[in-house]
Amino acid sequence: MNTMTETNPHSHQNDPFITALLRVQQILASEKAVKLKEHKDISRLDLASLVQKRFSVAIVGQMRAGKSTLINAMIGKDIAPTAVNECTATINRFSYSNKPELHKQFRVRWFDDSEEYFPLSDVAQWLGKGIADKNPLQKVVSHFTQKGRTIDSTRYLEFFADTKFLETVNVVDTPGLRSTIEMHERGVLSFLSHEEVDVRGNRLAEATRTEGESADAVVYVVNPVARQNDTDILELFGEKSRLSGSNPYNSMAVVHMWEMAWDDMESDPAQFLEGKIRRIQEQLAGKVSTVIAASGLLNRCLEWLQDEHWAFFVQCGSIERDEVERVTSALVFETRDDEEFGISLESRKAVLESVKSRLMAVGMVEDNAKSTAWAIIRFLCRLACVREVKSTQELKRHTEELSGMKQLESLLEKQFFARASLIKNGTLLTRIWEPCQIALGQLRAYEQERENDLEEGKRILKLLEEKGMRDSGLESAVAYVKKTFDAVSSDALRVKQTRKELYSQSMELKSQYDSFEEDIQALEMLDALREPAFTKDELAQLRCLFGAQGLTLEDRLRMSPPNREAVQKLYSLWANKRINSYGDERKIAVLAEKHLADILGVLVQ
Ligand SMILES: Nc1nc2c(ncn2[C@@H]2O[C@H](COP(=O)(O)OP(=O)(O)OP(=O)(O)O)[C@@H](O)[C@H]2O)c(=O)[nH]1
Ligand SMILES: [Mg+2]
Repeated sequence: MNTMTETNPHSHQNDPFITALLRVQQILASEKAVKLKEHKDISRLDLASLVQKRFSVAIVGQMRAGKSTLINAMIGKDIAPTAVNECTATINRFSYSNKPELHKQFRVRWFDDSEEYFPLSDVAQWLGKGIADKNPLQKVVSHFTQKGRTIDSTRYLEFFADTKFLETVNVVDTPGLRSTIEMHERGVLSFLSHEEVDVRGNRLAEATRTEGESADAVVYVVNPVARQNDTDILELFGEKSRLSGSNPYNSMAVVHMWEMAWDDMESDPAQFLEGKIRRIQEQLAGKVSTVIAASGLLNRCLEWLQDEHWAFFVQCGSIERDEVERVTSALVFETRDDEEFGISLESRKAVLESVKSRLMAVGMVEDNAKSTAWAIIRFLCRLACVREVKSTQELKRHTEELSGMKQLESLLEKQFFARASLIKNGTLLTRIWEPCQIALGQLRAYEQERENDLEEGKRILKLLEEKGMRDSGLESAVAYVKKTFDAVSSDALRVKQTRKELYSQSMELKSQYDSFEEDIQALEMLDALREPAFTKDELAQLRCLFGAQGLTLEDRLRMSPPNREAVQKLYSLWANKRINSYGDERKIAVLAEKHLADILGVLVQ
């Protein structure tokens, strides 16, 4: 399968666990004295590619929540089709490839597992109503094109690009949930029986759920007003997350498209967001691990918009707030000729037209471009005004920060992928552990046999040498036995060294694995604490210590470089907490103390 998708070359460098694992595999596969029933399986067990497999993120949410736009911002390229109306109708995967010919095509994987390539321009045939609305018949037509092979016989679509984000992550775009029901109600596809629509609706929801369950992280896209549906959809993932139990270990919510909801120019957008996030956090408590705000649209603006557009918005940095508020209300902006307002009607109309055509140039259809252009202009004018922006650069900086994409990427990396690699390492170890133990037994037995051979050889040699002194005809026999003896002896030595190495590598694996296990166990206990006796800061500190934000010492301690004195202090703090706490809190404190003791041990060296 996936011969086209390349593996991630960066993921296991400098990882002692992976280095040890690959060495163990090499020994098991190449040592002659090891005869495993699984021998073939071991060498075939492609650990290296398992290790290098990219992380995967599934993006889910209600229809038109801006999922595809967010994905384009993450990837840094406009490849996921977006539209004002319901758009994504299939599971779409985005993978890394540096083959330019693949960037102009997409691959369809059909339900029968065969695959076919199409030029990007054909993608409209796989889209939902957004495009079909223009011509309701198109859906009907596409339904029957390619001998009936279209959306309904599609397992998923695959798109390729070579941007930085895709180097480490595969992204999966899912159709907006509930969308087919609405489609059905509106009767757009009335030629299909209700039953069929329902079957398809269920199948999509099911496909989306499967993606969510097999992904390393699920990004749930919510709009600023989270609705009941949002919590419903999250239930789908709550039951079966990557780890046991019902905690939402691998999901986070992104409050998206919030800029349109920021109406009150008395407050800064950051302040507005803080309140929004807090409220949504309460609503989604226990269902996702983190809530942050992001705007794919603002992020893409940094690439889409041209200098003249930014310069236009910056003008609002020196205009009175109520003026800007009044003129950036719909209708007024491109209609009222307001002498007092610092920016003429002409140039306002011109900028709207220019942003719109820019959006069309990057692939938006006309009505989408118009409404999106307006949303962008309204927000950026207002932002420039409330933050009294003086320069284009300054405005771009604010825009980038408010787009939240950096925060999203670093959270994914630190919080989810770090944990995903813990789990992955565990899986890898279980695959190799038993064969490794069997091999150690065989090596020990082999060594023993060679030792017996050597004993026997010594005895014979002694005998021969005694006889040989009297009978020169035995000289060649003595030489032969000596040679054999040396060969057996060096074979024994080699096997002994191999066994020692295999043993120490397997111990290294085991001890690292045990500490992963402890980390995961500790994180699970932390997530399950009902009324923690620890403060918020302490909880955050513990999560880091147990690897939730990354596996390096710096990540665990939130110090760079780690400072022995500070670690010593932490150690005393948790040793003390252990004495004064009970139940799970005590177990957690024990693990924290142990971790810190280990770290102190490392820092001494
Ligand atoms: N104001 C604003 N509009 C956005 C943002 N993101 C997307 N949009 C607009 O919202 C509409 C839907 O965006 P999509 O990215 O296609 O949404 P989706 O969730 O993929 O939609 P489906 O695939 O149909 O479920 C488009 O008109 C986008 O231009 C955002 O951050 N802010
Ligand atoms: Mg979409």
